[in-house]
Amino acid sequence: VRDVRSAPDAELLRRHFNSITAENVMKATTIGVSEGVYNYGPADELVAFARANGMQVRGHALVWHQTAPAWFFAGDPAAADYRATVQRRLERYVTDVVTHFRGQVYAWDVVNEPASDGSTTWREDSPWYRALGPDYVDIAFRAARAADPDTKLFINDYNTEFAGKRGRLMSIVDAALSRGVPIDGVGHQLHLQLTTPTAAQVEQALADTAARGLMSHVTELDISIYDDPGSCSASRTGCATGYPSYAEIPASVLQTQATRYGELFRVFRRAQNLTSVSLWGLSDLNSWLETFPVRRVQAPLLFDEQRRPKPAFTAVAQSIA
Ligand code: 9MR
Repeated sequence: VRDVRSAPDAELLRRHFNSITAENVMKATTIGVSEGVYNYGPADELVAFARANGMQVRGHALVWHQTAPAWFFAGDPAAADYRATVQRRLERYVTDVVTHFRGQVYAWDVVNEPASDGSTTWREDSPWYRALGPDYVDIAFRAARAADPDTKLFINDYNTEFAGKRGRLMSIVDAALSRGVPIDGVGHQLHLQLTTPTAAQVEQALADTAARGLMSHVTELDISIYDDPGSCSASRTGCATGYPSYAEIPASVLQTQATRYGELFRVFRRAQNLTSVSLWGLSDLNSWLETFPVRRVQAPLLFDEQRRPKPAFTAVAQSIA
């Protein structure tokens, strides 16, 4: 969620959800002001809301290339102690943040999006990878485990439902596990398009995770009302044309979306080791997809722009009844 201070959003949360995730305020761009200086205010507010309403909190995300403040990497990369300095800052950050929320966060996305979309295994343009190489994952997970032995530690990525991306992520996971790195589970973001990928592909991703003895969490589920070619997210070209207004989204599109939500939740119900499902947003009033990859009308969630249940909500409710 973006903001628990909105009364109608709070009402919707209380009524339908038992776990909440901060869309942004637990990221290092909010919390990590500078070395040893933290802004916990907004996250503490969210945790207090959850506690007051008997809900649990899922932590997102300690280490992510898109939310990595420059102070972590300050200094001369050629200096003899540069690597040790960045490692120390990372360890301190993870230790302090996980300690702050100890006992209040049941799972953390410790590392977000480490795998490449291309031919390499790792996302090599991440500042974390550039400074520390693959070791950054080990360092972050070990620090998190030491700070809170009870919270579950996740590696989270998108497109895990596609065999190629999943293969790259799992090779990172398998290698880390063989070194004894304390990874408890894989987070599957599941930002889906209107008709792809299929529920069967999602089921395979969950099965591959369970086969490793790992837990799965669905961490950021939403279903776009468009089908775009790969060029749309890669270079903002070829994106489907947006509908002129929310009211003009065809009913058939919302029905297709509903059917897919229903199929997915049936998969979730029967999956092994899947213990948490989060949607990436609350209602169609606020979604990151309104501006990504391009600005256009979107309706990716279970509640509409007036927070009323959509056909997708009914489909989910029926499939988990
Ligand atoms: O939805 C989030 C958006 O409001 C933020 O501006 C953005 C950058 O922090 O992150 C978005 O959430 C991302 C999530 O943290 C990780 N997976 C992809 C999500 C969509 O970009």
